[in-house]
Amino acid sequence: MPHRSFTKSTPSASITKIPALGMKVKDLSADFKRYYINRLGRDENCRSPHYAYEALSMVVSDRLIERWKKTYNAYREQDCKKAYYLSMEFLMGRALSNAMLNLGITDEISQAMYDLGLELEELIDCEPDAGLGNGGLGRLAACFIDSCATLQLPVVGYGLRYEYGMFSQSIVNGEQVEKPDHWLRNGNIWEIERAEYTQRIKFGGHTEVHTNAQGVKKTVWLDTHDILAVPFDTPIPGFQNGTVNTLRLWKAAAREEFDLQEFNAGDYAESVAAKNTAENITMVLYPNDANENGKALRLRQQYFLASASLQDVIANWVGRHGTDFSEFAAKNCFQLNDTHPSIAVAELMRLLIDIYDLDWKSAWEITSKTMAYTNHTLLPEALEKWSVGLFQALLPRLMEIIFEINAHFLAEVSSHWPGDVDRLRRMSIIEEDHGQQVRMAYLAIVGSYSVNGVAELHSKLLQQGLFKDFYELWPQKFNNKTNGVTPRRWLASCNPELAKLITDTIGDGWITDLSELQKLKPFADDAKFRKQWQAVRLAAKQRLIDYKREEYEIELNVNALFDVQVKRMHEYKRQLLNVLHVIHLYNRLKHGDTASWTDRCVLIGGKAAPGYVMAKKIIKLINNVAQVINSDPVVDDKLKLVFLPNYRVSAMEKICPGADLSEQISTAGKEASGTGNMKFMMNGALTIGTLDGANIEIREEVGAENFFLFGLTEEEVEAKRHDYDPVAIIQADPDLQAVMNLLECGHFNQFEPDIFNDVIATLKSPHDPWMTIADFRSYIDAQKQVELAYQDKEQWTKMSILNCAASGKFSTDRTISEYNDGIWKLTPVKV
Ligand code: HTE
Repeated sequence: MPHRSFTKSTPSASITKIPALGMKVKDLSADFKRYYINRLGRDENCRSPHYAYEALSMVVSDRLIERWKKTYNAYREQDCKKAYYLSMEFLMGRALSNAMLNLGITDEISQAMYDLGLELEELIDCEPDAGLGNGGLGRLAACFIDSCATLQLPVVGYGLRYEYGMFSQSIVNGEQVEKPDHWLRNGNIWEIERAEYTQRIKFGGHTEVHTNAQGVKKTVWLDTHDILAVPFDTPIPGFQNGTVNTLRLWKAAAREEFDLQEFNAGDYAESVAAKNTAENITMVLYPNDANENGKALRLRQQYFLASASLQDVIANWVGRHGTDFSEFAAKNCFQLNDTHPSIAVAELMRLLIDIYDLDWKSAWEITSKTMAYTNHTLLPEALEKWSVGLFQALLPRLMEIIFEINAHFLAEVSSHWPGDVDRLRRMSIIEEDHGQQVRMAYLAIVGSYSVNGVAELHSKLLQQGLFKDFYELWPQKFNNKTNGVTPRRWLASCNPELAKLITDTIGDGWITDLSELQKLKPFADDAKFRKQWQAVRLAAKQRLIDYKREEYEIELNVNALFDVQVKRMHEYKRQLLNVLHVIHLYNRLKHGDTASWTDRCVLIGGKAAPGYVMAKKIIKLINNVAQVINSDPVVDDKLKLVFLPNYRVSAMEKICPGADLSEQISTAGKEASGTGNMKFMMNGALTIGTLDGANIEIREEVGAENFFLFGLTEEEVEAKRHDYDPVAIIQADPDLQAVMNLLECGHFNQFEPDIFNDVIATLKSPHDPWMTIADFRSYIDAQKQVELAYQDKEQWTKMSILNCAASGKFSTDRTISEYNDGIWKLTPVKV
C-alpha cells in the first residue's frame, strides 16, 4: 500500500534519455563546483571540509545512480532468478572511496580535488561510518554484497535502517563509555527514499477462523497494530563492470490514517506521541555480538525485516506473474544471515496461505525450496530462543503457523525413527524444558533447503554436535562456505601503496581474481622486491602511528613489532591471554631478561556489549596495564601497550596495513570463522593463532612454517574440561606464577582495590569455559618464536610476502561463487 500517491503525474519515457555523465577531471571538477556553490551554498570562505565531502559524494553518487538504473533494467529484461540476503546487520563503513575505486575514477578525483586546493584524504575522513552492525557477521554481509555486484549476480541486500548504529566508544579513566551513534544527523548522500514501495506490517491482535462462501475455512489475523515499512536504497557498485546492485534498508513509520483518526477524536498530542512507539522499531541496533537478548523490541525488529522484505519480493512477483506461484521457488532465494531473520520461514507461509490462498502443502513446497540458512556461531548463549508467550502476544498468527510447521516436522521425524521419543523432544522446534520456547535455529533448518557453516571446522562441528540430529535426517542440506573479505576494500582501497606494488609486479588481475596473488610467491626470494615490500609496509606503519597520534600523546616506534588484536571484546576471543603475555614481557624487562629482545607495540581495540560486565572489565584491565607499562622508565621504547578506542570499519582500514602480527587466539572450537584474520593476512601480517575457525585454512594455505601455531585443539579442549586444574598449571609454571602474582598483588590497580578480583577468579576457575591458563605456556613459547623471527628481517619479509600471496582463497568473490554454485544458482547478468 503506497504511503504517498505517485499516480497523478507520470513522466514520459523520454525523461530517462539524457547524456552520460563525464568521467574526466574537468567534468568531475565542474560538477563538484556546481554542487558546492549552487546546491550547498558554500564558497571559498567555508572552513569545514564537510561540505566539500558532501559535494564530492554527490558527484560520485550521480555516476552510481546512472549505472544503477541500467542494472535494474537489465535484471528486469532478463527476468532472471534473484537472491535476497536477509540480514539484521550490514556493517558498511564508508562509501566514498569504495565508490570511486569501483567507478575507476580515483585518480581523476584526486587530481580534481588537488587542483581545487582540497585534500582528498581529509574529505574521505569526514564521512561517518555506516555502523549498522556489531562485528564479523555484519561486515561479512557488506563484503558479500560487494562481491555479488562484482560477480554481476542479481542479489539484493535487505536490512534495517537503524537511526542509531553501533555506539561510539570512548575511554574514560580506563573504562568504556558509550555514546549514541546518530550517524544520519548530517544527512546521508548515499541513500534514496523509495516511499512508493512502502509495506504494511502487522503486530498484535488475534486470529479467527472464518468460513468463506465456498465453505473453505480461513484464518484471519484481526485487530492488529500496523506499522509502515519505508525502504531506503543504497547503490552497491561492482568493480568497474557497470553493475550497481541494491541494498534496501527498511525504516519504521507510523500509519498516517491512524494518526488522523486520533486527531479527529481530539487526541492530537497523544497520537503524535504514539508515532514514537511505531518508529521505535528501527531506532537502534542492538549492540550484542554473539549474545542472546530476549527483548520484545528485538523480535519486533526481526519480524519487521522479514515481513517487509518478503512482501516487497512478492509484490514484485505478483506485479509480473500474477498470483501463480508455481515458478516462485525457481526464481527466488532467501539467504538467512543467522537465525535473526528466520521468522521469514513462517511469514512466507502466512503470505502464501492467508493472502494468496495456497494450501499448506503447496506453500510448504515453495517455502522449503526458497529459504537457505547460514549459522555463524556455536556459542549456546547466542542461539536464539523466543518464549511462546511473547510470540503469541506479538505475532499470534505466526505462532500458529510455527506450531503447525512443527507438527508436520515431528510427524516426519516419527516416521523416520518410530518410537524415539527422546529424539522428538530433542528436535522439536518448541523446547519444553523451561517453559515453552521457540528454537529459531531449528525453525530455520526445517524451513531451508541448505544449511551452512562459515569455515571447515565450524561446519564439521555443526554436523557432529549442535545439529547432529538434523544432519542424520537431512545430510544433503548441510554444507560449508568458508568466509572471505572483499579485496577491493581490504587491499586495493585501504592499502593503495601495497596494491600498486603488487599490480606493478603481477598485473591488476588480482583485484577480481585474488588467487592471482600466488604469482607473488617467487618474488619472496627476490631481494630487490623484498626491499620494496619493506618500504611500503614501513610507510603503512608510519601512517598507523600518525593516525594514532591524533587521539593519543603516545609515540610509537616504527621499527618495533606491531602486534595487533582488534575485534569485539569477548571472553572466548581471549584478549585476556594477550594481556597475560604483555605482563610476562613486562616481567622479563623488570628482571633484565632481555637477551634476544624484540621491541613491541601491542595494540588492542574493540567494543564490549554495554551489558557484558566481564568484557568491560577486560577493557579496564588493558588500560590499567598500559598505564603502568607505558610510564615505566625501565620499559622505555621496548614495550608499549595501547588500547585503540572506538574500533570500527574505517579504523581497520588504517590498522590492518600497518600490522606485523595478527592475534587470532580464541579458544579452539569457539570462533566460527573470523574475518579480521583474513584482512591482516592479505596485507602481509603474520598470524599467531589457535587451530580455530578459518585460522586452520589460513595455515593450510600459507604453510605451517609461515604461521605461529599454539594451543589446544578443539578435541583437546573438550577432553581437558573434565580435569582442568588451572591452579596446578600456575603452580607448575614460574613465568605464569609471576604474571599472576603481579595481577593478584594489585600492581595494576593500586588505588582501585579488588576491581580485578573477578577476572582473576575466572582465570583460576576449573570451570573457566575459555581455558585461558591451559594455553598460556604454549602461547608464550609461540610468541618467543615470533620475537626471534622478527629479528631476521629478510626472513620475516619473505613470510610476509608469502602470507599475502597465499591469501587468495579468502576473497568473498570465491565465497560468493560457492554460494552461487551450491545454493543460489543465479546466472550473472552483463550490464
Ligand atoms: C562469528 C565469526 C564469523 C562471523 O560471524 C560471527 N557470528 C556472530 N558474529 C560474528 O562475528 C554472531 C553475532 C550475533 C549472533 C550470532 C552470531 O563469531 C561471520 O567470522 O567467527 O561469519
